Amino acid sequence: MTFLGKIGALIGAALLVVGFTVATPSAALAGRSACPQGAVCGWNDSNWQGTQITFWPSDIYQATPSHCMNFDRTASQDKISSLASYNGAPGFVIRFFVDINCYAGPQNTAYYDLYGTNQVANLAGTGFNDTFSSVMVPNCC
Ligand SMILES: [Ca+2]
Repeated sequence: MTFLGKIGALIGAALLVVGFTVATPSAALAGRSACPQGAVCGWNDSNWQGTQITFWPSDIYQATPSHCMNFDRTASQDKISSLASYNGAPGFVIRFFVDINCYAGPQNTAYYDLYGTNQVANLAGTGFNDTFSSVMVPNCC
């Protein structure tokens, strides 16, 4: 092989390596797409990034008489900064509480409602960023 032929072979090999690397997409879903149909999801960072918690409203509704689930034993306790809910019905509500056991505080105002199919990219403007400790599904499915 000539000198130029060797260089051409090296460049060709390099292009193959680059092409292979670029052509390998990640199969993992990210952001809002990582929240399944029918589920409600929270992320510890804004824009649906960071640690994700996923739950199904019917599970919470049926799990306890109060239809409440605490985050205190999860990595999401007091850290959720973005939300997504894929439940379709406009009147469906999922209620997030600042305290555990779905306690809304002495003024009954320490909660945040997410209605129907809805997404919140950043809770920073709501006064509820990094505060959620429990979630309730008052009416369900
Ligand atoms: Ca956060």
